[in-house]
Amino acid sequence: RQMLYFSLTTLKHKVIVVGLDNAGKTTILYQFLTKEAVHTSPTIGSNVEQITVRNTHFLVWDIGGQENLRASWYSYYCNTEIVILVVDSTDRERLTLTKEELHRMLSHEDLQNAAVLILANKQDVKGSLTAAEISQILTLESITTHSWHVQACCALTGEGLPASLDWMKSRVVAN
Ligand code: G3D
Ligand code: MG
Repeated sequence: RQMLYFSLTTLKHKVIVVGLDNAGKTTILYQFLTKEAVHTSPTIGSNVEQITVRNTHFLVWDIGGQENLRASWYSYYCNTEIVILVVDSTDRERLTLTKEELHRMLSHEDLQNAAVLILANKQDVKGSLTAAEISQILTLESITTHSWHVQACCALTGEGLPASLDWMKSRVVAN
């Protein structure tokens, strides 16, 4: 009884961070970990961190985005509750590629129940695409099978990230 209670209260929600290389995935994860509102625990693995937001625990996997690694994203899908897709809002050329990766990902059966958070990163750079523009290019409105949310952010300052964590928390609480 004691053991059961312990395991239920330490439930961790699996999150994967995906996106093309240079999008800002690692910087965002680092920002999550240094935010005051967030408590950190030592790194569990080379690319896994635990983030706790007011009693909700997330296990966040930072997955590489280089072409050879993208082919193995699916091996991380099982039991994932939230997918964070990090987009470099200055990289117009590769948004079509991101769109393809996103829609391919959502068609995978292991992600059927996952919610998707699209982070329009690098908003500090002049001329970067807005969250609305990115939403349009990625055709987010066509996604009816998954709960999704697009958030503008800047990983360097952390702007937009607390709101992202709030949305993530609302998703896992809703489940
Ligand atoms: P990745 O893990 O997705 O490959 P990184 O991306 O987190 O390593 O970030 C790639 C580069 O983008 C880094 O620059 C990083 O500082 C920069 N970057 C990340 N987020 C932002 C942002 O919001 N604004 C700006 N201006 N730059 C950002 P370097 O020069 O270290 O390669
Ligand atoms: Mg990285």
